Amino acid sequence: MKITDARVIVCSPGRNFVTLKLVTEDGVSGLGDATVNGRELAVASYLTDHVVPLLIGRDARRIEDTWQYLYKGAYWRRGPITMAAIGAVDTALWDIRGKSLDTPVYQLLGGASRDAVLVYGHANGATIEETVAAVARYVKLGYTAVRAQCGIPGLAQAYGVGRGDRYYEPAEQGMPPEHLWSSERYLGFVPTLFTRLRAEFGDELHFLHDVHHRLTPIEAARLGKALEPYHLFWLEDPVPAELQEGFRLIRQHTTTPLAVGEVFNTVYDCHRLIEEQLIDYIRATVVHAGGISHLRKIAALAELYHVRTGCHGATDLSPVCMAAALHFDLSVHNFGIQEYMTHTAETDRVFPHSYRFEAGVMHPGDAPGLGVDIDEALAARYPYERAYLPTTRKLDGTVHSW
Ligand code: CS2
Ligand code: MG
Repeated sequence: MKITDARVIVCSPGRNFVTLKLVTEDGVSGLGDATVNGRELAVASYLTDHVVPLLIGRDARRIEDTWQYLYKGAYWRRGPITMAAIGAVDTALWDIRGKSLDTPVYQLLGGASRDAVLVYGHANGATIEETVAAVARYVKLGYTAVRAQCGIPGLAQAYGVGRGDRYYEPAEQGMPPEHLWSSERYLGFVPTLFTRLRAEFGDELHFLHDVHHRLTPIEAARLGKALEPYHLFWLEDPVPAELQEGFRLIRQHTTTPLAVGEVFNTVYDCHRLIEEQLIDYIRATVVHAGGISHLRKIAALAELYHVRTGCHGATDLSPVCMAAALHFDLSVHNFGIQEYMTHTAETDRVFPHSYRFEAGVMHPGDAPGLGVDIDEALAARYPYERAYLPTTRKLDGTVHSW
């Protein structure tokens, strides 16, 4: 089953996506998401200029061998661009394999370990009361897990809060906007948000919160401790995750569950966090962590140490990634939860898919392969437009993690 064609499709139906399409001599095609938000063309070039020539003529059934060939054969290993490119190839090959065997990918991963996949949605508001109203909307939609983000009094912007009626979307066209940040104001405010949310919604609803890499370990320990009365499902990205041992300090002070990993791209970024049980959920996902094949290896290590999966699922991960993640989620034993930010209507039109949401859970569907496609003609009507993630500075002007 030789690969005879490989195309990199860059489009922007509401936001930029990079999609790899592989086609075999039998006419079977497969898709992989290769989107790295704010650096999309770097991955498109890595694929087009360096990887695609290596794929033509390869046997599409040799998924593991192709992964190792692209990883070890590049000499320069790891990193978000390389691993998103390898991830896209890997995902497309699983898609092809499923289609060629007329079976959904989750059946190739060991079958379903659960009936459906628990997901969480993103509620946010400029004020506590707006956030309460947003959470109520998600509860009405049937969500049993909701991430809550809120504006911080005295700060013009806060992570995860949309502007006006605009759905929260991380990338912006033009030059990177600069947001001001104050950890002190944030730390003093967030516990009041969850006091109000628990008072409004009681104890059963799962609440999640994303710190988005902005605290020091001792600040994160303080926040985790302050949030213990509200028993969050998880506190995400409490600190920049390059310093894995930094989590030891947080762990010493709080029982609030910790989640990290959406920026990780191989098991090497997180094996210490997992082996020392410094986290409770690993957020790595298909598009950024080397595809389904490598994500399974990360999950297998995590299973040994009581760490569960919590795949990233923001709008800058395309429906191709969401479909692949749901096949992985349905099958993996130590599943925790799946993030689900709904895409724009135009994105869903460009990427028709079989996955469905209902009553707080999702299922990838039983279409052969991943159950997602790309309408290339429609995609061409949404040309790429450079966009950047915001940057952040402290009140004194010092650059900070966004
Ligand atoms: C966020 C992401 O969904 C999340 O947990 O951390 O929205 C993140 O900001 C974007 O994926 C960055 O591109
Ligand atoms: Mg996050």
